[in-house]
Amino acid sequence: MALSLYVLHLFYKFKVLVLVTLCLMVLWATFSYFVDSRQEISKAKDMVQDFRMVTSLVYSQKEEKFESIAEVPTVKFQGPCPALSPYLQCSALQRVAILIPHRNREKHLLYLLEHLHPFLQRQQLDYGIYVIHQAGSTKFNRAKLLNVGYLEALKEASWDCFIFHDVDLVPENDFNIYMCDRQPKHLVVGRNNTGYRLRYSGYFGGVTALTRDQFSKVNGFSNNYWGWGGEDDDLRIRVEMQKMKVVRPSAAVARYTMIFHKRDHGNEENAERMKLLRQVSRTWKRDGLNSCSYKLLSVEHNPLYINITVDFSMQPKIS
Ligand code: UD2
Ligand code: MN
Repeated sequence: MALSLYVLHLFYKFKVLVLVTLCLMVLWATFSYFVDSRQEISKAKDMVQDFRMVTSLVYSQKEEKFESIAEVPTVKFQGPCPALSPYLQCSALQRVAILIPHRNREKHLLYLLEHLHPFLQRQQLDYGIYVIHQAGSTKFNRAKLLNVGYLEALKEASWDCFIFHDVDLVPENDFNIYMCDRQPKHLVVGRNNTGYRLRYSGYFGGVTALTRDQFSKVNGFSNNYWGWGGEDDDLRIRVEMQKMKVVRPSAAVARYTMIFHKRDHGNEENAERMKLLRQVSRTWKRDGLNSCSYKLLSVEHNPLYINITVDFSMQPKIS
């Protein structure tokens, strides 16, 4: 008898314990809901703030030229979206071609494409992605591939703006707008493996945006940088020689993750790059878009990108 009373008592205690635990869980859930939603509100405020900091171009029909959206009244958060998306009733401000130089980085390419498509669609761009693939095993030539991308893309459509994009750089912030500006734009201020700081003041590597005219004015990239390094500084020198000025979004916006990699076979450091960089003022007029010769092997229209394959193995090495 005493034993069954004792068991009953224990059972009662257990029920009380379960009840108290349940109450505590409800309290905890309510508390964390309020804390989370407060954090979300401040995140949304930061986003709106970021948006105001973005300076990009808007095409003015009246003036027939690009204007900075910094001159447009700042956008205010307007509450819930309308039932019918305004995206369905507008046309993109610029036609943007994204050019990605590539060889033997398939995993990086897939990863980038998976991020880039939704990112560019959120920015309401009319865009095309061109992957320019260097066939064979001759030294890699990033700059020449990008020249090819520009020339081939313009055969298909009248793109307003070109984004020259490394395959391994993934943008972290939606407010890093993939449109061109009145000046050549460098979109990478910082990345994860350099502590999100600008590497040096003239740095112009990774991802850059130039209008069709800006790029043709500098005669594109040099075709003579075989292997790693220098071609990005060469383009910056060309830009400065044309009295243009590199612009960048704010450090908070221009952030990238670079997928970890080692130096590729066939892209060894270019020992001649310093010599080439000293000659830019003498060579730029005859080395660039107007002298870019290549053997076009194929142009394939895939669902996610256009693949252009070129062969540079017949090219003479000029220095
Ligand atoms: C830096 C620059 C890059 C370029 C390079 C020097 C940054 C973030 N990037 O990149 O823009 O100036 O230095 O040339 O500062 N690639 C291939 N296959 C290869 C080799 C290269 O696809 O075998 C492509 C690919 O798109 C890659 C790009 O070329 O992202 C640059 O090469 P990298 O990533 O090896 O050089 P990295 O990171 O030092
Ligand atoms: Mn890289």
